[in-house]
Amino acid sequence: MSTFSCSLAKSRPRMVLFLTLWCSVTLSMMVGWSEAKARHLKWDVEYMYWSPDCEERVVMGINGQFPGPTIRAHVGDIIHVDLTNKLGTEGVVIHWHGIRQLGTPWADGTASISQCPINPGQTFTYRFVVDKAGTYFYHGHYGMQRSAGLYGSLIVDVPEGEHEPFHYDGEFNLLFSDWWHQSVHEQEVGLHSKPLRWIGEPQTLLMNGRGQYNCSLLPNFGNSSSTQCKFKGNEQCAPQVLRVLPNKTYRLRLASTTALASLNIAIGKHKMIVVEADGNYVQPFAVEDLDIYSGESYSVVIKTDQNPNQNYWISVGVRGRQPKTPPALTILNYKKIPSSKLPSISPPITPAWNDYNHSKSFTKSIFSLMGSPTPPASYDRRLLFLNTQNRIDGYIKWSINNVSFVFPPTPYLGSVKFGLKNVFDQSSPPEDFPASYDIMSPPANPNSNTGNGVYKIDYNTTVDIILQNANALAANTSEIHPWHLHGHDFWVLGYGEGKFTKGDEANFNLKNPPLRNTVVIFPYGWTALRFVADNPGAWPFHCHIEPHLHMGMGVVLSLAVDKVKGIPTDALACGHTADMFLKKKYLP
Ligand SMILES: *[C@@H]1O[C@H](CO)[C@@H](O)[C@H](O)[C@H]1NC(C)=O
Ligand SMILES: *[C@@H]1O[C@H](CO)[C@@H](O)[C@H](O)[C@H]1NC(C)=O
Ligand SMILES: *[C@@H]1O[C@H](CO)[C@@H](O)[C@H](O)[C@H]1NC(C)=O
Ligand SMILES: *[C@@H]1O[C@H](CO)[C@@H](O)[C@H](O)[C@H]1NC(C)=O
Ligand SMILES: *[C@@H]1O[C@H](CO)[C@@H](O)[C@H](O)[C@H]1NC(C)=O
Ligand SMILES: *[C@@H]1O[C@H](CO)[C@@H](O)[C@H](O)[C@H]1NC(C)=O
Ligand SMILES: *[C@@H]1O[C@H](CO)[C@@H](O)[C@H](O)[C@H]1NC(C)=O
Ligand SMILES: [Cu+2]
Repeated sequence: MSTFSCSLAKSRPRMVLFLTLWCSVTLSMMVGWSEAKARHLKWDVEYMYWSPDCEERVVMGINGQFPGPTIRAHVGDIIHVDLTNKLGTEGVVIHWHGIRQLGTPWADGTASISQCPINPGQTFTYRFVVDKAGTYFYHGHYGMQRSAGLYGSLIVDVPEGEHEPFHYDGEFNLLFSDWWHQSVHEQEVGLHSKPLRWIGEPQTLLMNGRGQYNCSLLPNFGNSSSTQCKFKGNEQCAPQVLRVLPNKTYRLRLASTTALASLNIAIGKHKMIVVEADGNYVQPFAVEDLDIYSGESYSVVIKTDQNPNQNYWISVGVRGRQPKTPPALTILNYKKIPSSKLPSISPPITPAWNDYNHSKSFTKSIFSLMGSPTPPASYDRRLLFLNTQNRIDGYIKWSINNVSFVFPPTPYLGSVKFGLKNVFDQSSPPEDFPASYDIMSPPANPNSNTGNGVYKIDYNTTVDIILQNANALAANTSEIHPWHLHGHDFWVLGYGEGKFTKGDEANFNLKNPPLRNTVVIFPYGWTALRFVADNPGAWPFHCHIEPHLHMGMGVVLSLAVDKVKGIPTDALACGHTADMFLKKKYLP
C-alpha cells in the first residue's frame, strides 16, 4: 500500500474514475460508505472430472466447484480474488462481466487486452469495486475457456439498509450455459481448420451447470423415458428445483454465459415481470416468456399465485438457430407437495426458434426505469460496424468493416500506455464500410483481412456505434450476434431492419433508452447504441458468441490510457512490456 499514493486533494468528482482502487478505498471511507467491505477470495482454477449433463467429461472448475463459486457483495464492496492457475499447461484470466472497472481497467480480465494470461502455477490478484447493484457473472476470457466451463455468478446487492425499487420475498439465481461433449481444445482446432469444422449445436443446455443429456419431455424432441429424465437425486446433473411458498413474490436472476445458444425461458402458468437488465433497472413489464442472449442478464419477479398442489415446469429453449438441443427443464415446486412429482401439465413450449417478430417485440419493450440517466442528445463520433462472415486464405472468419480481429501477444493496456509501435497495427481500423455494400447477399469477393489496430477514442466524448448485420457466406443466412462492451454501459437507441440510414436517427429513443452492456443485432438489421467514453482503459467490444469472437468478431477501443494508474506489474509481465518495469511493483 505504501508503494503508491494518490492525491485526493486535487481530484474533482469526475476524477474519481481514474483514481486507483486504493484511492477508491480511501475515498469510500471519506464519503462514508462505512458499510463497504473487502471480500477476499482465494480461487484455484483447474480441470476436473464432472458430469454436467449426467455424462462424465472434463470441465474447468474453481475450488473443486462447477460452476465456480457465486460471489455475493454489496455496492461499494471491494472484491479481492487471488486467482491461482492450476491448469498445468495453459494460461488463464477471468473477466467480471458487467462490472465497469472504474479506475481499474487492468482488472477486467481480458487476455491480450487488459493483462497477460496468468501462467500455470502463478497467482494473480484481481481487485475491484462493485459499484452498481445487479445480476452479473464472471467467465474465462482467454481462448475458449468460457466454453470449457470457466464461469460463475456475481450478485451485487443494494447497500445495506437500502431497498430495490421493487418488492420480493425471496430469490433464485439461474445461470444458463450450453455444453458440448467435444473438448474445447478439439472445438478450437476445428474452428481453425480448413475446411472449417464447426462446433455444431450444443449437446445440452445447463442451468447452474446442471442439465440432462438427451432428456426432453416436449413433443417435438421425442418422448424420453424416465431413465433419461431423472429430476431428482443429488447427482451433479440433478436440476436445481425452485422451491417456493404460495402467495409470495420471488425474484429470479437470469444470466446467460452460453458459448453459442440464444435462449428463451418460460414458466408454466406464471407470468414474469421484467425489472432489471444487465445491472440496470428497467420499466417493469410482464411477459409470458423471455429471450436472453449470451452476455445478458435479467431479473424478473414472479408471483406464486397458482394452485400450490401441483408442480410447474420451467423450460429453456433455443432461439435464432434451428435447435438440435432439447430444451432444459426444471421444476417450480410450491413445497406443499414433493418436488419429485412431475407436473401434470406439459412443459411450456418456448416460441419457435425463428419467430424473430416475437424476439423483436420483446427486445423493443425494454425501457429504462424513470429517473435513470439519459443519453447526451448528440454524439461526437459515430462508428458504423458492418458484421460479415468472410474467407481469409480459405479459412472462414468473421470481420468488422472487413477486418477480422486477431489477439496480439502483448496486452494493449501496456502497449498503448508505453507507446510501443511494433506490437499492433498502428493504423486506425475503418470507421465505416462502402455504401454500395449489399447486406442482403454475400459479396462476389468474400475475402477480408486480419488486423489488430485499435479505435482511439477521445476521453469524455460521446460515441455512437451502429452495428450493421448482413448476409453471411451462405445465401439467405444472417445470424444473431449479441455484442458486449467492456468498461461501459451504453444506451440502446434503437433497432431497425435493413441498412441503417441517416434518416433512421429520427426514430432514436433519447428519452428512456435502456442502459446495457450487451445488445443483440437481428438478422439483416441494425442496432444503434451510444455511450460516454469516461472510463480510461483498453476495452474490447465483441460478439459474445465464443466461436465468433475466436473467428475475429471483435474490436478494441483505447481510451485515455495515459490516465490509468496503479497497474500491478504482473498484469503486464509478458510480450514487449515484460522488461519495462522489472523492479517496480506498480506502474506509475
Ligand atoms: C410425444 O407425446 C405427445 C403427447 O403425449 C404426443 O402428442 C407426441 O406425438 C409424442 N411424440 C413422439 C415423437 O412420440
Ligand atoms: C436419445 O433418447 C432417445 C429416446 O429415448 C433414444 O432413442 C436415443 O437413442 C437417444 N440418443 C442418444 C444419442 O443417446
Ligand atoms: C393466497 O391468498 C389468497 C388471497 O389473499 C387466499 O384466498 C388464498 O387462500 C391464499 N393461498 C394460499 C395457498 O395461502
Ligand atoms: C413479422 O412482422 C412483419 C412486420 O410487422 C410482418 O410483415 C411479418 O408478416 C411478420 N411475420 C410473421 C411470421 O408474423
Ligand atoms: C475486403 O478486403 C479484401 C482483401 O483485401 C478485398 O479483396 C475486398 O474487396 C474487401 N471487401 C470490402 C467489402 O471492402
Ligand atoms: C466531460 O463532458 C461533460 C459534458 O460534455 C462536461 O460537463 C464535463 O466537464 C467533462 N469532464 C471532464 C473531466 O472533462
Ligand atoms: C434465397 O431467397 C430467395 C428469395 O426468397 C430465393 O429466390 C432463393 O432461391 C433463395 N436462395 C437459396 C440458396 O435458398
Ligand atoms: Cu456473433
